[in-house]
Amino acid sequence: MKKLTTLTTLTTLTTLIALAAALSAPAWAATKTVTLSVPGMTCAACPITVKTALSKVAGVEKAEVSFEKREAVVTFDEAKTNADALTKATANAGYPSSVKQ
Ligand SMILES: [Cu+2]
Repeated sequence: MKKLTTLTTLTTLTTLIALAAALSAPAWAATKTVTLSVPGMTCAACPITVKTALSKVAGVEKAEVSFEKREAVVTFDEAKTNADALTKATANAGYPSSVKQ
């Protein structure tokens, strides 16, 4: 029974550490997620171009582009970039976009 208790304690501890890490994350990295409407995508290859353009913007952590929805969901560091820079980046790549409200 002692072994089981130790295991449970360890699991609880791991959960607590993970929780603490998750809670403290926004303090040093103010990440924001925006959805961009990219109506100019006409084929399945377009999202690759858009994703590449967005990923090149300094501060962008994640860019998921959906051809079906004609939109891009971008997660970025607010201290390094902003939504305006993102729409400019897609426009420069040939795909004007706008922030979805
Ligand atoms: Cu295309």
